[in-house]
Amino acid sequence: MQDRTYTADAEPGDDATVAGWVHEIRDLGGIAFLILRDATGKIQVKFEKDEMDDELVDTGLGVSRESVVSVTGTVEEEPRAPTGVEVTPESVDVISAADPELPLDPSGKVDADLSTRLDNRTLDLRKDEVQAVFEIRAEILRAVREQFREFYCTEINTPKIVATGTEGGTELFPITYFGEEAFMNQSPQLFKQLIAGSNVERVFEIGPIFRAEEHNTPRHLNEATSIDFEGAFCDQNDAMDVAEGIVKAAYEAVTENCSEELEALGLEEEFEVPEGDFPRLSYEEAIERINATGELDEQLVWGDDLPTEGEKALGDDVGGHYFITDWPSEIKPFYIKDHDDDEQLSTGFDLMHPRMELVSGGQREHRHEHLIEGFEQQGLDPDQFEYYTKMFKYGMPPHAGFGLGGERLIMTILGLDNIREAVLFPRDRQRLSP
Ligand code: ATP
Ligand code: AMO
Repeated sequence: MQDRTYTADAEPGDDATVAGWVHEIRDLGGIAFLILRDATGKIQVKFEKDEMDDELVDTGLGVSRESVVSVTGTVEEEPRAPTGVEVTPESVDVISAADPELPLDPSGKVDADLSTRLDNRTLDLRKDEVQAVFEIRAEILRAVREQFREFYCTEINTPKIVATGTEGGTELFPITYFGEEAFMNQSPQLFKQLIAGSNVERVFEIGPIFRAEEHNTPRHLNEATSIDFEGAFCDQNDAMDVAEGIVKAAYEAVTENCSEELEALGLEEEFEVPEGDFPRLSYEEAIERINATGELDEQLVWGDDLPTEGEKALGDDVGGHYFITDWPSEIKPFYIKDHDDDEQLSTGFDLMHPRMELVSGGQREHRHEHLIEGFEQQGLDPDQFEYYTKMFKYGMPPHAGFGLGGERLIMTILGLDNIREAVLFPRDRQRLSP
């Protein structure tokens, strides 16, 4: 590419070539402006019709919006220009002309529905507020990685094509693997445990999970990003400390490093990092508090899973992030350990944002014979999981971990209405392309 100056770096006095998209053309009669946009911002290009070469004026002002152009000229100070500088062009090169019929308006003056936006993500991302979401997403993932490293964790990558499911059979996507039935992985659960059981001890993974979720909701995806942790010699309380640290690190990174993006989203005033320790409520206290709100038609009893309206009522009541601990064993998966003194009670926990569940985790069953019993109790065939269970015979320390939904984290941090806004190309029941 020829030497190119980012619009944000164009200084008065420079002879520069700026290149980007035609954001807008404003024709005021004798004078007209082309607003050129690139990754760093926008710059005004001035056309004085009577004083400039006709061909230059025709090219610069005849180009359709969203075309890609490069402009070479002199950068000058101009207090009336939106960024305080403008370019007086010597040449304008139309690199890629855009069809004047755009499927959506990147200037945002005309609203587009989410489906049109997702069908035309390239155009959608040209909007400052949409780009801001993905800049913040990148910053959150960076901060999460850094925080895990500070917690002495090693980043791992585990297979996404697997032989068995772990999080409930109905949500599996089956595929054919050289003539054999296989599945897209629902969670790195078993693999992260196998690695925590080596002397790597503490691991994390940020990767895709695949779930054939039945429902089409604003908080479920069929392909999501899971932020997983697993640590040897950890119990559920240690895992909760790590989960809390990771969530807070994400908020802190956004406040510290994303002020422009927060402004683009109109959040600069209201954005807050959660303060203080996240309260830890037992499942029993949680159902009592939900029942006391009177929001549910039927009172919850011990053993019930929490319905969405119940989670919302409790979220309003608590008013911030909180953990629910000590769930009934029967509604937690086989790999979650029970309390030693009460086998009806599990070490499983969830971390809740007032709007929804963010995290599930717990201490794991590390005793081989108890693990095999757990499979049988949940109607699973332990033989199918032999690749996993056999490692519990060769020295498996107590360990604990969690899975945090990456898009749910981004969605709750930014107050997005729909989880699809936190993914570039979401997969849902209706959407397999782009
Ligand atoms: P000229 O500025 O060459 O005399 P003109 O008579 O067509 O051309 P003006 O009357 O000066 O234009 O300005 C028209 C509008 O454009 C005014 O509102 C003015 O504030 C604005 N304007 C003029 N020059 C600039 C500039 N360089 N950047 C931003 N706004 C400008
Ligand atoms: P769980 O199934 O609760 O636990 O998933 C962990 C977290 O992942 C997110 N999540 C989703 N986000 C968007 N769309 C989905 N379809 C979706 N499914 C899950 C949620 C959820 O809290 N193996 C355990 C974790 C562990 O114990 O380590 C597991 O997968 O934010």
